[in-house]
Amino acid sequence: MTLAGCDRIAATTVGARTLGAGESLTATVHRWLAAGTLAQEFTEADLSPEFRANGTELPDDPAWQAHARTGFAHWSLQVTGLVQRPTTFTLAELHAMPARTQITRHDCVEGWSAIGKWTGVPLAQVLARVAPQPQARYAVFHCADTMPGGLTRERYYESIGMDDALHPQTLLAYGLNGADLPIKNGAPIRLRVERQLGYKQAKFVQKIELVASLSGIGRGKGGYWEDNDGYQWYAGV
Ligand SMILES: Nc1nc2c(c(=O)[nH]1)N[C@H]1C(S)=C(S)[C@@H](COP(=O)(O)O)O[C@H]1N2
Ligand SMILES: [Mo]
Repeated sequence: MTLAGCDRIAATTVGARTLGAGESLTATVHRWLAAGTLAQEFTEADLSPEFRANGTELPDDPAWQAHARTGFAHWSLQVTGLVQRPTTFTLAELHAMPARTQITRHDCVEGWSAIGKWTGVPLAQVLARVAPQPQARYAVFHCADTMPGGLTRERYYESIGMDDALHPQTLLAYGLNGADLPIKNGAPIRLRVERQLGYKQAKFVQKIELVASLSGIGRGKGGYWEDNDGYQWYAGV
């Protein structure tokens, strides 16, 4: 798929729901809160006994490992790109923001599913703090882990459209099943974007970048697996 193809998918999938020129972020948020469909939520009785891990379980990055040894006390998340106020958030600052907890099902393309209880800050809250510029169309998640099998040694990355970025169930999750997010599941924060498949759920997120186009990210298809293995960018469940 070419980059044009990728943009075409974004346009057909989200259509008129993308952030239009001159439309305020607040209006878009309200429209989505009203009109966006929610992923199914489950009850405590439905929880999987264990939420297994897949892909990287321990990033090889020495800086990330140093943060892990100190309980991520000095770690921070950078939010940058097409925003009016580029900001870094410590884990404590993310914990202090309004939180959401949701029990959802994770579906991996490799053929397994698990139901987990996620707690985190809605990405929309974080974006409201940095004030996206009107040209921003995608949120890109840059992760700490280097992938072994890629064409080049590169870190995991993923991206979603602004519709999913502002969706009320889209979280920067720091908790799983009532405890701190385990390292194998993406500590200290991982994305939950509940209407899409497992590979979109970026773990070990250390930077979020808002962009107008995916052409400058990796090889232009919006994610590590999209660029390396032809996975679809919009991975609706
Ligand atoms: N940074 C990073 N994020 C990642 C991956 C990875 O290898 N590295 N694997 C993806 C895949 S394919 C799946 S199914 C889920 C697995 O999440 P889990 O380890 O919490 O089960 O994370 C996704 N996010
Ligand atoms: Mo997956």
